Amino acid sequence: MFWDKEKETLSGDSLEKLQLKRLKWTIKQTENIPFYKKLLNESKIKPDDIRKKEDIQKLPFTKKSDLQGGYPFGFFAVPKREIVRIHTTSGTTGKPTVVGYTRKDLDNWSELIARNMTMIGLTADDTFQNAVNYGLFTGGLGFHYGAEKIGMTVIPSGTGNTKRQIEMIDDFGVTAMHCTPSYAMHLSEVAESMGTDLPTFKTGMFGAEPWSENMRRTLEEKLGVTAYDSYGMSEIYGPGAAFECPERNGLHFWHDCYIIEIIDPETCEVLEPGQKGELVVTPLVKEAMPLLRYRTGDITMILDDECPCGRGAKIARLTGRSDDMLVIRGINVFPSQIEHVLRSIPEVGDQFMVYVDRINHLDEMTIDVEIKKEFFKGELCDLEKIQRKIIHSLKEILNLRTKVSLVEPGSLPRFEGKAKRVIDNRGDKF
Ligand code: DLL
Repeated sequence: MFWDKEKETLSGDSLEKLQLKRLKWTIKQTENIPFYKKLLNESKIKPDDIRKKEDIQKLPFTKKSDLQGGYPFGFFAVPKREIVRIHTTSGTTGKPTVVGYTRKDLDNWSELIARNMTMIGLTADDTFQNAVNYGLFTGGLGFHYGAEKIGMTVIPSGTGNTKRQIEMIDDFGVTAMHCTPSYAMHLSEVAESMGTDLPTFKTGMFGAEPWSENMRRTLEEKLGVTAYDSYGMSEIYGPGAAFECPERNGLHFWHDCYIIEIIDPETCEVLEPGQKGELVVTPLVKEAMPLLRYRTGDITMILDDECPCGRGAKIARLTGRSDDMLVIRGINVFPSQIEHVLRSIPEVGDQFMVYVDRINHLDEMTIDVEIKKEFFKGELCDLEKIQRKIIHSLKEILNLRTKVSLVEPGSLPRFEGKAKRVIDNRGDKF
């Protein structure tokens, strides 16, 4: 049963009781990890000191650099022979983080993915194309086993071979697809270049990178789908942590399996619902690699409105990571804000790239923007006017003057996995 109504709609004392029981178990489990054993000894905290939910604040935070320091297996809480799977983060900055899973962890994880998909109405009657990387990235195998658990017909297409992927949608009668929003955009473009309409399927599940509401609208229009946001990270299983319900007004964090907090990233003060800050997650059912108060670096807030679907613990869609934030001449800019502005301008095409340089000690941001074919050449083409419009719209939202160059459709890089749209050429970034 993947609509676990009792657990998913738990609230008040019953929820707190379950969370506390699982938190105590998790603390006990972390005592098998030398890093935590030392920390807990030093701070003299025992599982029994946790009596109410706020007591979680007595526990230390865990940072990404702590996990990197334990490379490769220093954060495993079970003997190696009980580890049945390993995933790692991509490790673009420093050593990758290695995440181990026991058999039970994999079962729990599949159950959470199955819940995600059940929540939006998918069943064994659906045919599911999983167009993400099937390697160390958790999106591939994670979604795969969750979908199989429901009994969906799973097509493990992975990424690449895009024309074939498009044919498969039609030939195999695909009804639901999972990929990054960037790849979804690419799929629709390739279909256009093949001179076909992209075959329609009803459900798109997109995640693993920030994407704006405007991008959601574009994707829904181009693909003819209802698009749902999916959030997770390798350290906390992967996808399966938080997902949108049919209301699509925030993502439900599976509150029986995670305790979430929002903190001020500078002072570490715990913030109230409705206040934006860094998401801190304590998974409650991880055997192989339990974590205490993991600082995700992701920026969001807890929404405490009651959701008509009856589930609790909702977070707002993520605007980006604290370390994605660009500081340009003292002004904070998130790439997702740029995307949001660009996608609201009808002449703008599908892709853009942001370059940041330091010229004569001053930060310069240049944005290459693809323009739609019909506006790039021919009767409707007035590139100067379009350029002025983009610069003006960006200035209004970012409060920053940017250089914009308009480029031909199809000339910027496309991404099969997570997009990398920012190239920062400054040495020190400040
Ligand atoms: O991206 C897990 C995942 C796979 C999530 C498939 C959803 C779908 P990592 O590669 O470890 O794990 O990257 C985690 O990606 O800390 C966020 O910064 C970002 N991220 C993930 N989902 C979203 C989202 C997977 N829906 C990092 N919106 C996280 C914005 C996201 N950012």
